Amino acid sequence: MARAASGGARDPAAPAPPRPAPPRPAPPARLGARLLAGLRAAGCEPRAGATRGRDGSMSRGPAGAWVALGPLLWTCGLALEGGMLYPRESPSRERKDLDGLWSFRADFSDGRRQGFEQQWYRAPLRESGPTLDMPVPSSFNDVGQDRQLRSFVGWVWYEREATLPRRWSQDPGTRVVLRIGSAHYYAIVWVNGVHVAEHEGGHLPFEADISKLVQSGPLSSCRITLAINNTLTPHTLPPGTIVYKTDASKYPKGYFVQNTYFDFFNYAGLHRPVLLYTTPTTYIDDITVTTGVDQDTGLVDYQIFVQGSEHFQLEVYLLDEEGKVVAQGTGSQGRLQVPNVHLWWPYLMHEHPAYLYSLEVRLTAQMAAGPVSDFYTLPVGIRTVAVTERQFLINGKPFYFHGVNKHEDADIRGKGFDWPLLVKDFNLLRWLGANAFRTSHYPYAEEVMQLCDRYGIVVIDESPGVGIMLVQSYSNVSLQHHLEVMGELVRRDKNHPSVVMWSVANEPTSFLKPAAYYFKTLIAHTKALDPSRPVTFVTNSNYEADLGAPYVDVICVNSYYSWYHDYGHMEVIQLQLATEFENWYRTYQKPIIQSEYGAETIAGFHQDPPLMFSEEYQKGLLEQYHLVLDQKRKEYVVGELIWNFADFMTDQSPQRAVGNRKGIFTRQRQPKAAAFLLRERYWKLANETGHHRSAAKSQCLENSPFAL
Ligand code: GCB
Repeated sequence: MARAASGGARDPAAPAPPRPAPPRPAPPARLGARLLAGLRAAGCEPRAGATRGRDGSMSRGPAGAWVALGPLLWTCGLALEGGMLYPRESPSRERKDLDGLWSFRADFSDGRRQGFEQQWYRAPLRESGPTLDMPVPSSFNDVGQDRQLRSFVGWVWYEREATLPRRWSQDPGTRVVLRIGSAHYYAIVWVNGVHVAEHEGGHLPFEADISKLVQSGPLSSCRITLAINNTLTPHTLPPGTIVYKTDASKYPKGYFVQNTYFDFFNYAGLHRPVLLYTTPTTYIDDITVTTGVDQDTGLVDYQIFVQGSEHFQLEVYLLDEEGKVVAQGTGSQGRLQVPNVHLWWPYLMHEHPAYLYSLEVRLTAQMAAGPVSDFYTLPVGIRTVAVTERQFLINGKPFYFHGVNKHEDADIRGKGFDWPLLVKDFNLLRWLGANAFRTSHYPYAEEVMQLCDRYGIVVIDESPGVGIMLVQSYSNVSLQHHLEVMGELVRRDKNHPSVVMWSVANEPTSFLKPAAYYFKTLIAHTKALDPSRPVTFVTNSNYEADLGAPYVDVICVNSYYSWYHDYGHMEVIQLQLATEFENWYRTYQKPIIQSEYGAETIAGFHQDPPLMFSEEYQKGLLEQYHLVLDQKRKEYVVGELIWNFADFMTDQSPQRAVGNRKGIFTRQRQPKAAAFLLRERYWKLANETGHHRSAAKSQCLENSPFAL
């Protein structure tokens, strides 16, 4: 949720947190009420199984209602202002990355308010006290040696000076934008001491147009200050609670802890790139592309939003991978037809997967000062997605998800974006023969999504709706925020061909009464935002009790047989898993994905016969799951995603030995025995389920024994 800046100095009282919760600007309650009333009035009451026609098409029956709901949500004010195109350089756009060392200070004062009381944003941070060097992007928690900073809850302050090219600060025809890839969790931004933006939510980008500020004086540099608060409340996503411990015999005065209801460490800070970029003052603000196929012809429907002028011309060109123009059009919206189309196929499903065209958009406008041009190039993959009663179809062919769940997590940098780590992870995915992952349990960096497009790794794109457990987290305030987060997520990721399904949440208490309305509304909203993709949430509730399942397109179930239940008893897995699948399928007749399963394993622990935590136990457990998956994938199971790709950090607890160890790779990305087992399985699955028999073979690593 981004709030536009007023441009003037900010009321210093406003952001001060109740100790130590983040500032919660008064929730726009009327807006929420209007939205919810509007949804009710729309009578958009999806029924069980009704989102899919018998013929498998996604757009029948109530789906029409989802589309009709779009304008309703728009008029309710829930649609987001402006686009969030990834900043790319072009003949009309420049970019300046601000990664590197920033000045940093955590506000350890009792109420965490000192920074606001003393207005640390007014002058360079070093003038108000000592600062630390802090790398960006990175979580701040693990880079130092300070135990208190590692577990700090409250406001931290980041600052850095940026020197601007002269033209940026002197040319009134240039628009200068500050973009923050992700600041976890609540962020307030000042430039040269002037408040320019606020944003709630730690996993999605936000921006501020700072042209006026940088062009208003003789300065060729600007000072960027951020205050970031990692406090989670029942209404944040993910939710959490602050609990004050008041027993004076046990705790010092003012003692509190942050409780969370999810299983990963609440890393915080500037997790993704921060940058400045320019556009002309009349500019391409957003592009939406949806694709289809008619026999050999690819269809690309585009819609372009322009800001800054109402008088402009738009030309669009679609270029193939050789740079040849294969279709062109004019105007803000239209359809391009691509004869002999190269479809975007997932990795291992085709001999030439992940084919990307380039959509070049050229804007020209006649302004008082003369003609203005803006250029933006968007990668476009042409593919279709559909769901039937038993299948998940990509380009009309059954697709079987064989992949992983991930986390953004690594030593030292925590959740900080890191290119070497990212490339290593993609190399491991390809080594493994994985064709998919879920962004458990929050949106990942945009650069991750771009690599998925390029490598053909299919994505279930998940919101930060993890740990929705408490009844308060189903309130209208929470729902309203969740709707806005889905808006931000769809706005950011809608054009990625790799994204084939939205997941609005992970393992909520979907058996609680308010969950029915909550998920009905949330899924309706997501479908209204994007009618082209199926929507799900991931459940671990009982099939009879789950009140959200009627509204999803695909049932995604997590289970931990012989780990959290009947632990040590692998012999019960087959019976329990098969029964669970049958129950879900009988109830909903929707395809099922085994969205999590796994076992905690300390690399290097060996026990035969297998005991829990040993590498042998992890392998044995997976093998039992695979026996059932192999039966049911012939019927209605359309995927399996292991929990987890790699070990990752969690809160400290007696159940976690320095983090969650269910990775098939260690946190340092070294394989456990299960990685080799899965590799064998995934390549075999690729050979069986890829639709071009040469696909897996040609993609296979030279010495792999699994090629045909
Ligand atoms: C789950 C959660 C995941 C946990 C995992 C576990 O069901 O979705 O976030 O990390 O179980 O290992 O307990």
